[in-house]
Amino acid sequence: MKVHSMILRKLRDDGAVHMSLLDPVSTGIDELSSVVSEIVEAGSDFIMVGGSTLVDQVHLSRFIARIKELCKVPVIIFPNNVSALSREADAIWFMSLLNSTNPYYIVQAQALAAPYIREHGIEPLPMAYLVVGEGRAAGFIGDAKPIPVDKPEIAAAYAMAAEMFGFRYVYLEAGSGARRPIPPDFIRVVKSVLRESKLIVGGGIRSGKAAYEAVKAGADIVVTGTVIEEGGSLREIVDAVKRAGGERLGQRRRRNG
Ligand code: 1GP
Repeated sequence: MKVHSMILRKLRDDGAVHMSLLDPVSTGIDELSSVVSEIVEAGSDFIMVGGSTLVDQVHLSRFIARIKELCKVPVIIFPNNVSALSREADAIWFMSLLNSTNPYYIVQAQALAAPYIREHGIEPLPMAYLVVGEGRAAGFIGDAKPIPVDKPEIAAAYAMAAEMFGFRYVYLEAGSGARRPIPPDFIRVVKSVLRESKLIVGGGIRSGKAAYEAVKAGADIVVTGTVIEEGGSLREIVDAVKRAGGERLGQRRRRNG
């Protein structure tokens, strides 16, 4: 089954999805065995692989191949540039940094990568990427003009444009390791304008409470990365995502009678 269909099915069954982000620059291949078992035991649905400073394509491929040896969790590349391509992956976020000031990160890198993705049959998941607030390394590397955290209406306008362009996913990114995650009110405003596209939220989520609040505010997919590197409780976060997702399904069923 295609990864996009798997995500939709998970959303239908659980109400919300959790994805674990692994950065091949900060996680060693020798650490993968314990990290992947933590991800599997916690019940995380998908593994994203990427990082703002990744350049080594050979290392990336070995990293993904090792994950595939260790588990059956689908792997999605979270690319920072054209060097972050590997045929070992199940899918790739085919993402455009819509609030970049540099056309390279909006469409040029994607055009350069498209023939490789087509040739190797990697499933592209069309995603509009919006850097919010701190933005961290993603904002710096991507030449972003971060959207202020007190101006969700700007992000909502971008999200609407993204949906009109046909992007199936919109990602609100506070930046990996952000001191604070995207506020629930911000998520709520963006979610309210989306009709079909799924909302991804990540950056700075380190607790079950933050993950729960993100889903309750409207996040369909919650991404966490740093929490694994810092030794935090991934299980608590995945449980919170699923609890909030279950509550959301219950509300939907009650509304539909
Ligand atoms: C970064 O949104 C992801 O691109 C995850 O962020 O590392 O802060 O969990 P964290």
